[in-house]
Amino acid sequence: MMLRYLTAGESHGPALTAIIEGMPAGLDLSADYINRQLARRQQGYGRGGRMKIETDQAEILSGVRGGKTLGGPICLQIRNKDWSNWSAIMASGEADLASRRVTVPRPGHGDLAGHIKYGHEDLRNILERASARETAARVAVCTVGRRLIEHFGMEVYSHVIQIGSVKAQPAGLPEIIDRAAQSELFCADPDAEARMKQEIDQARALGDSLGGIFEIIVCNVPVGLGSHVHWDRKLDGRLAGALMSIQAIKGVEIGLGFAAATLPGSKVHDEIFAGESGFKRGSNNAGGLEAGMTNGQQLVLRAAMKPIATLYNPLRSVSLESGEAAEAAVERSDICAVPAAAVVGEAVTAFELASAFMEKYGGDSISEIEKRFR
Ligand code: EPS
Repeated sequence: MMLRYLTAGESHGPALTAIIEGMPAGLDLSADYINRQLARRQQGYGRGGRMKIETDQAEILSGVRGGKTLGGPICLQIRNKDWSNWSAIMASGEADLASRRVTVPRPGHGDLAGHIKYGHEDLRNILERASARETAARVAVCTVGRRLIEHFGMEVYSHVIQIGSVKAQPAGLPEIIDRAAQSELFCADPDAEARMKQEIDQARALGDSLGGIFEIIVCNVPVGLGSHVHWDRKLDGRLAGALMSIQAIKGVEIGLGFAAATLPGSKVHDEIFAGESGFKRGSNNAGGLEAGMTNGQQLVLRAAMKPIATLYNPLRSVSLESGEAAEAAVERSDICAVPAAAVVGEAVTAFELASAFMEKYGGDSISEIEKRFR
């Protein structure tokens, strides 16, 4: 049983849409459940003007009746409120192509490679789709997969552990659940959070931007999702790919991650003990994944986000029109969007788990899957 999705939509088009196919019938699903995640994605200290315009709401256009999935494709739509300011410029028919042209590529954005690859002279034709606005559609559609894994007891959490040069102290899961959710930066360490805010304020004052690192934790993961037998069935590879596909993500770690390369094996591998009900581990350096399979421990993933590519104090670039040196284009943007990226990270992680869950336990209806799962 295969679970798959597509998203469509431009940042300043009429709407973002997404379709997810392969969901079983009989799962509880409401727009409110999806909208809670969309609201979380809009938060975070350091966001720009767009989030003041939008109140992202998913409409369920198909595949759900009376609050339960039907088994058919589920189509979601999020209208862009900002469309009313862009309808002439972004029209699919006769459009105002002269206004709001972008002709000086921003280093770090898709502008230059997209121009060369697709031949667009107006970089808007690249940035409209490269924009992290697309992550609203991704959160909505992946949250449908999240509903499935939550139905089977899994819980997905995230917290921000670094912004710019400021690192948070390590925190336990209860603190992450309690404190990160209250924090404007989804950070469980209040001291670090205060310094992170200062660093964001400084970046804003300098016309600069900031990246950071978020961590995803998934509890109650069944043993044996994914497989060791073939590269594209290894769940660690699929999760890393999913996280890496989020706009601006440049690095992914699982468990100890890069630190494992610096330690001897005796300090890295999680010893196995006989417990009262099955096997026990003394540690979780593997982050819940061994040989591409879940091992029943918590899943622990981290992703590093680069600073946003649009700088209000622009970097040096070259004008596509004149071929001369010019300052990079400035589009409205965020200063820092790491907390939002953490919510997107939760969503794509949940989707990959849902997909692997369906491969192992999948059926056409929830009752059929429940029997197999038991
Ligand atoms: C975003 C919407 C975008 C940006 C941001 C994230 O909207 P606009 O371009 O109209 O301001 O605020 O995207 C980027 C930083 C980027 O580089 O594309 C959103 O919905 O999260």
